[in-house]
Amino acid sequence: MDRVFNHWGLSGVELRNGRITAMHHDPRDPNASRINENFVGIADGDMRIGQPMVRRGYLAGDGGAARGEDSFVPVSWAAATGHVARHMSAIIAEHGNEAIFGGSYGWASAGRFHHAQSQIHRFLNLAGGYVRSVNTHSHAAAEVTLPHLIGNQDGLADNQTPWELIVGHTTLLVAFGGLPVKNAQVSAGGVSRHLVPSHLRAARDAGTKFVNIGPLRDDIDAELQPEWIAPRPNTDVALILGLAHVLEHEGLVARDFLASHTVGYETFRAYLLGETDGQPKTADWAAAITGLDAGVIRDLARRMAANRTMISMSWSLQRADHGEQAVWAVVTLAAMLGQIGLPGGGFGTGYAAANRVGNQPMPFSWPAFPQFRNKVSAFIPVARLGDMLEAPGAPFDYNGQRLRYPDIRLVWWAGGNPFHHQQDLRRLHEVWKKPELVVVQEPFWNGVAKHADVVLPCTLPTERNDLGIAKAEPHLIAMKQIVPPPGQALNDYDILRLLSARLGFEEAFTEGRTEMDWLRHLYGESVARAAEHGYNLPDFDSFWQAGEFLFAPHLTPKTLLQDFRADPVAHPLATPSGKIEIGSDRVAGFGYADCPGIATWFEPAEWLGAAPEGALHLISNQPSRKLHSQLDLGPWSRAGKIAGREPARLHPEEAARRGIAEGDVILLRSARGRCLAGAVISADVAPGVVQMSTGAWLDLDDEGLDRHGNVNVLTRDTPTSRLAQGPTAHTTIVFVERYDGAPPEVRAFVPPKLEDQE
Ligand SMILES: Nc1nc2c(c(=O)[nH]1)N[C@H]1C(S)=C(S)[C@@H](COP(=O)(O)OP(=O)(O)OC[C@H]3O[C@@H](n4cnc5c(=O)[nH]c(N)nc54)[C@H](O)[C@@H]3O)O[C@H]1N2
Ligand SMILES: Nc1nc2c(c(=O)[nH]1)N[C@H]1C(S)=C(S)[C@@H](COP(=O)(O)OP(=O)(O)OC[C@H]3O[C@@H](n4cnc5c(=O)[nH]c(N)nc54)[C@H](O)[C@@H]3O)O[C@H]1N2
Ligand SMILES: [Mo]
Repeated sequence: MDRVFNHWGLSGVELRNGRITAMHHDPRDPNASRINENFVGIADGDMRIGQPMVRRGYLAGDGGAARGEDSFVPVSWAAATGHVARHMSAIIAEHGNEAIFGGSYGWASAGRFHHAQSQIHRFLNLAGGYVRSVNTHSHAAAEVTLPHLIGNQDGLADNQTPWELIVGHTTLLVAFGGLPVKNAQVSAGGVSRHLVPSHLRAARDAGTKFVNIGPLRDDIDAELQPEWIAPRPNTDVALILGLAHVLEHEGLVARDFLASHTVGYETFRAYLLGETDGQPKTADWAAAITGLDAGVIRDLARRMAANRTMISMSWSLQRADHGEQAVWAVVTLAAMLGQIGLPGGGFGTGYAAANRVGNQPMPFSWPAFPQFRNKVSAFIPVARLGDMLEAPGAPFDYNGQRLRYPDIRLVWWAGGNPFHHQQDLRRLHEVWKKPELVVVQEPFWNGVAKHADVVLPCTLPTERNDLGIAKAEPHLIAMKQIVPPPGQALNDYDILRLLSARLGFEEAFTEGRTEMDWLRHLYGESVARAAEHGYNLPDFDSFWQAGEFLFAPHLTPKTLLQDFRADPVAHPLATPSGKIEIGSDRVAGFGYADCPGIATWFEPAEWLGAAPEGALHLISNQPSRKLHSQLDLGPWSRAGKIAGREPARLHPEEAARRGIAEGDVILLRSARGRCLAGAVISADVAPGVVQMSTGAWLDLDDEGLDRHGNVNVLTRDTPTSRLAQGPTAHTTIVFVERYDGAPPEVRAFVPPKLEDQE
C-alpha cells in the first residue's frame, strides 16, 4: 500500500482513480494520529493553486494597496518568474539584499530535501543574502533565557531527562500547562511511532502522581488521574514564588545544592522575602494573585519537597507577557528543591509538546539540503515581523544588543503562514501592504497566499519523492510520490531552479542534480555519519525498495545536568560563573526594567486580575485535528468545526451568564479585533477562561470581522520583554457574547476571484 508521511505520522493511503480516498493507521503505531485524514479529497479542488498567479493590483502598479483583498490573474511560469526576477533584481540594485526579508518562518512539510525553508534560504543566499529571523514562535523566550541560566538550551526541546528516567523515578510530576497528548501527535520532521501516551501510562503504572496546573482540566488525560489546580492564566510566576516562599519559610530549601551548584540565590531570596520591595511573596500573597487557596499552595510545596519531583513547564507559559520569567522561576524552584541532575527530578520543558521531547537525540546529525552562507547580517526576532514592517529603521533591544529594523522592500514566504502564526492579524494585514513585492510559494489559497503579489504553486509531499528523517526519531522513511501534482504545480526545488536560471545561477543552485540524485546524495551522507556511531544503514537502493528502515537506538539514558550535578568543578556550565545562575549579573547588566536579573513577578499586560467585568482570558492553544493552519480544509479538521466555524470552549457558568448554548455562533472581541466561533460548553475549562485553538484559515470581512474564527485577530502583537522579544499570544483578554441574527457565510474555503488569463 502507498503511504504518506508527515510531521504527525505515517499512514497507508487508499487510492481510487489517482485520488486519495482514505487513510489507514500504521498498525505498528501504538497511538496513531488521525491528522493524516486531512489529505483525503483536497489535492485538486478549487482551493488548490494549480497555476502561477499574479495579483491584479500588482500588475496595475497599485503599490500594494489592495494586497490581501484583491483578485488574481493566472499566468504562465515564464511570466511569473519573469515578474519576480525583474522586480527582485531592481530591488537589489537599488536597496541591496538588506531589503529582502526571507525569514520565511514556518513548519512546511516533513521531508529532508523538499524542506521549503532550506530551499528558499539556499536560493536567497545565492542571490546575495536576505534578512533572516531568529528563534521560534514555539519557545523564543526560553531559547534566549535558558543559556543565561544553565549555559545552553538543554531541556528545552532536546536533552530533557528522558522518559526512561521518569518512569520508575518521578513520584510527583508537577506540570505547569499540563501534558496535552494532542500536541505529542507531532514532531518536526515526522513521527513513525507515537509513544508519549504510552510513556505517561507507564509512569502512572510505576506510581507517578500527576498535578495539572493550568486552565484546562483535559491538558492531562483523565486516565492518568491527575489532580487539577487552575490558577488564573499567566499567574504561574506568582504561584511559583508562593511555593518558593513556603520552602524558605518551612526550612525545605536544599541549601547545600544552592551553595555548590548555583549563584545569585541571596539576591533572589531578598526579593522573595520582601527585603527589596517590601512585599514578601507568601502563599497568601500568591493566593490573592492566582485565585487559589493558600492552603493548596502550601500543601503542594510540601509535597514537592517530600517527593522525587519533576517540574514540567509547557512552552505555552513563555508565549505570554514576560514569558522569560516563567522559565526563570521554574529553574529557580527546581534548584531550591535540589533535585536537578537526579533521575526523575529537576525540571524539563515541553514534555508532550512534541513526540520527540524526552527521547534521547541520536549521537549524529542527519544531513540537510545545504543552504550556503548568508552575506546579510541583519536579523529580527521572529515575532517582530509586524514591528519591522511598520517602522523601518526603528531601534530595538534584543538580548543585550541594540539593533535596528531593516527597510524591507521584498517579502518572500515558502513553507510558513504568517497569516496564521503572527499575532494581531488585522495589524499585519495593514503593514503587509508596505513592501513593494510579496512572493509566496504555497499549495493552497490560504491567508498567506491571498496576501501575495505573485503566488508560485507548489506540490504536497504526496506529489514528490523525499527522505523522512527527524531528530530524535529512530527511522528513515522513503517518502515516495503517490500522485502527480495537479495542474502546473511544481516542487519548491523546481520553482527556485527556474528562478535561479533567470538570475544566472542555476548550476550553483542544482549542482547538476535531479530530485532523485539529491536523495541518493543526502542518504549517502547519512550512511557515513551513522556508521561512525555504529549504526549500519542499508544502501540507498535497498532502503528505497524496502520503503523504510526502523532501528533501535542504543543510547544510555542521561538525566538533564547529570554530569554537572555529579561534579560541578569538572563539568562547569557555560554560564559566566560555571553554575546555575538563579541571579544573572549579565542579564541585570543589560538594565532592562522588564527583565531584571532574577525571577520576578510582573502583572501581565492583560489578565483576569485587572480585567473589566465580564472579561475572559483567551487560551489560544494548538489545535488537536491539525498542525497549525495546515490542511484546515481537510475533512478531519472540518469535522471538528461548529456551524462551519472554529470551536471555542467555555465553562457552563460562563455560558449560562451570557445566554450561550452548545452549538451557538458566538462573537469574541478584544482590543485588537473580532471573530466568530462555534460554542462548546465544558466543565473542563476553568471559569474565567475561553479556549479557542489556532489554525482556522483567515476570513476577514470588509469591517475586519473574521467570520471563520482565526484566533490571531484577537491576540496581542507585543514582545515578551526587551530580552527575548518573543511572542505573547497567551496574554489576551476577550469578551464573548452570543451572535444573534443570521451569521455571515464563512468564506475561508472560497478562493479569491480569478481574472482571465494574462
Ligand atoms: N495565538 C497563537 N498563535 C500561535 C501560537 C499559539 O500558541 N497561539 N503558536 C505559534 C507557534 S508555536 C508556531 S510554531 C506557529 C506556526 O506557524 P506556521 O509554521 O507558519 O504554521 P503552518 O500552518 O504550519 O504553516 C505552514 C505553511 O506551509 C505550507 N506548506 C506545507 N508544505 C509546503 C511545502 O512543501 N512547500 C511550501 N512552499 N509550503 C508548504 C502550508 O500549506 C502552510 O501554509 O504559530 C504560532 N502562532
Ligand atoms: N496537534 C497539534 N500538536 C502540536 C501542534 C499543533 O499545531 N497541533 N503544534 C506544535 C508546536 S509548533 C508547538 S510549539 C507545541 C506547543 O506546545 P505547548 O506550548 O504546550 O502548546 P499549547 O497547546 O499552546 O499549550 C498547552 C497548554 O498550556 C496551557 N496554558 C496556556 N497558558 C497558560 C498559563 O498561563 N499557565 C498555565 N499553567 N497553563 C497555560 C493551556 O491550557 C494549553 O492547553 O505543540 C506542537 N504540537
Ligand atoms: Mo511551535
